[in-house]
Amino acid sequence: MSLSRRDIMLATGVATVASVAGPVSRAAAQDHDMSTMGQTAPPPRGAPGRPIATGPAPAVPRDPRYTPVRTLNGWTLPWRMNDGVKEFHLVAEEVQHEFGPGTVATCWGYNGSTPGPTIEAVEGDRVRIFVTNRLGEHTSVHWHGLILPNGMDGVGGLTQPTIQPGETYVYEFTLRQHGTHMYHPHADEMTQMAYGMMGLFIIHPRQKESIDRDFAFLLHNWALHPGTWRPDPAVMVNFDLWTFNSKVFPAIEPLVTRTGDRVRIRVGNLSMWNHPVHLHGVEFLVTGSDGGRWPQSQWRREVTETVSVGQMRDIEFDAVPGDWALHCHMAHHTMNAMGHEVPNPTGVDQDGVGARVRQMLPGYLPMGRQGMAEHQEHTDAGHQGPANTMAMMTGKGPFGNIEMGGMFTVVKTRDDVGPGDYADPGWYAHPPGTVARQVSSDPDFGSPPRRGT
Ligand SMILES: [Cu+2]
Repeated sequence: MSLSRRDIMLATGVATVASVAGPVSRAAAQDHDMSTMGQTAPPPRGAPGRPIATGPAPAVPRDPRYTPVRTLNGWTLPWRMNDGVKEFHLVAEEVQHEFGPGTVATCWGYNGSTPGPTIEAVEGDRVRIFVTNRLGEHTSVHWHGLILPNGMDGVGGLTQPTIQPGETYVYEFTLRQHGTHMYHPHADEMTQMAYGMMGLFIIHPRQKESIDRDFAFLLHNWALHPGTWRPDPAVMVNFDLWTFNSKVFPAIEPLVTRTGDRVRIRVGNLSMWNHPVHLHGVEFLVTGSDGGRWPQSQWRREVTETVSVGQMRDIEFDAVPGDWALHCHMAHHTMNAMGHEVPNPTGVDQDGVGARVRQMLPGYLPMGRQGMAEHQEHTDAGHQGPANTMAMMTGKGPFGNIEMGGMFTVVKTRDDVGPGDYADPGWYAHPPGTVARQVSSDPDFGSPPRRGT
């Protein structure tokens, strides 16, 4: 794939084009797609797959033995009891998915969403899980981390025949552990996971835990190239979107908590990178994983916990009031679509170049001389890159642009949140005198010690 330098600059926001020139840039983006990738047709009309889900998720029976998990931007799969067995039904299928405002792609998932719905049960439960394949190719489901009979492990070709298009298979086993687990295909795995097939499988311990709020999400990456509508499964390193539960900030919902709540956040990683997940405002305890809730002697006090590929980690803390950032600490993972081969514009006087380019491309604006923060201002001014492309940095706070995208959200803790209330309370009202403030606009202010002459 070869992108023109202008495509790269547009895609990355090193340059933007005023909206008046939008049709030009969009046509250019499509030209390059048609010649190189064949995935240009914008799918909104007649698109394949389940449409983007709207409205409330189906109701889930209440089980008094545990506090239900809150799957960020997701939902929990309802079940029915059949002669003492908890029955679930997953459907593997193509879905239309919105990563963030205006950026939609044809993905694969389960039951109309990526990630698929969370499966929740209790240690000792016997579960029966039907899997219907509505994809165009075969699949299987692997229950990642679960202790089960070998023939239920879901590895296509190794422990079972693959599930052909249109077929339904059934898996049945007794849950012999508790902890934070996942499910994903083990057939054409690279492609099916790159398209979004994954889900959480939470097993609660028999003894009820004193956890007030129990959040869960999966880390993932997507090669949704600028100007395209389907992730590219061939990419191994340079991804365009980094997500919590298939969403980018600011589309990731906040983790709403009440002051003093015991909060657990369960994080699983089905991406192609390890992610150091960092939470502001507290020293959290790392308390568990796929291996269940660890004995207290194994708990560790941290502010960043790396969740490696294929791992799960549970962290716990007592919530303190404020708006606290929760994000991956790999700086590129809190950005959206970027070109990775772009020349570094910092410190480069592009004024003369800009005037010349404008003769061919009205509205062209070079940027990045003083750093990349102006990218979000250009986006706000209506300048745009290729169609269906998340701006590199997005999200606004009460004090201005947050200049983040991707794997970033906010733990919002307030004194007056009701039990079970997850509604966004808005921005934190800081007590008077507790916000950093300006004291001078003179660069020569004060006499700070500095190195050098
Ligand atoms: Cu990361």
